[in-house]
Amino acid sequence: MNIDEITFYDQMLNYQNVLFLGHRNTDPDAVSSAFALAESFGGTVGVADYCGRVASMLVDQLEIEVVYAPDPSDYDFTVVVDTSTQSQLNDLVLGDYCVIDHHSVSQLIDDASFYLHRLAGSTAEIVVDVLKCMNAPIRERTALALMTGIITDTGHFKHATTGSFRAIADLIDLGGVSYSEALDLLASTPQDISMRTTVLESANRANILKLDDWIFAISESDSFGAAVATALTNIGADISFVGTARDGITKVSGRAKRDAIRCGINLGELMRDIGLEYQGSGGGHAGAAGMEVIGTSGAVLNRCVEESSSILKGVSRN
Ligand SMILES: [Mn+2]
Repeated sequence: MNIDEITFYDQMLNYQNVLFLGHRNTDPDAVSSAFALAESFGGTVGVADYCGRVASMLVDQLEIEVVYAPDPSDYDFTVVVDTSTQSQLNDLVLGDYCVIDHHSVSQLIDDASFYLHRLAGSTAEIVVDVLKCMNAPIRERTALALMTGIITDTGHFKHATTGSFRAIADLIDLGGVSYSEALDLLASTPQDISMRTTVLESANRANILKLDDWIFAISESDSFGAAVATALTNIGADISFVGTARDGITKVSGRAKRDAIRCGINLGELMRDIGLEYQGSGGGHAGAAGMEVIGTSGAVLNRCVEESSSILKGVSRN
């Protein structure tokens, strides 16, 4: 059952000892959403395994208490935030749970007791609406955390909607913080030299395919697949797919530019469908998505190219 913010608030009053859980390799959107909800409703912030680079910085700087790889059975109820597939939760077994998410394709909502799911630039924006409708006070560090979630998930407002800007304005008003404080917080993230090296090396060995006037870039990397895929579209590809294979499991990150999306590409749906074909799962947004499957990287990447080519073939971007 998809519910609205006020119904979510009502429902939450039925539960105590709640776990607010973000996806693996957690980002600022997930950890800040879990943190803000835990502050307002009372409960524990958990992440499926560990925090990513930017989220770690946030947790350190704002002194957010996090339980890593928690066991949901230790809690009466789990609120899964910013997460669309079970594979993003690794092997964690959910009991009674609900979902708050903004991804266009979400598989976890199928078995949820209830869910607050709508398209938005970030989960943090939906959380801001929840806090507003319950008239919860928004503390400075909560506001800062949510702002960094919105800034990073919208690619520094590149994919922002009016709702993203409205949520930032609300956080400035209600949280008593300035936008520059959030930017300062993000600027303190150290530049990871191994990530930059991996991105450059993977871009260097990328396979470039042209279909009519569409450019595909396909590559593999040992890590940082999402960063590599983003970099490939930033330097000119219309669509990028990057495979990371380890122990028989292949992860694929995909990115698509606006033109490709306008012409029918929806990577969230594509990753979901191909994920199922290869005994795994996938999902995400039209322009940014991922999957985790059984099989070799090459076969799965070929399948991604084949599927997106069949959509774009003969379609002019003009
Ligand atoms: Mn998000």
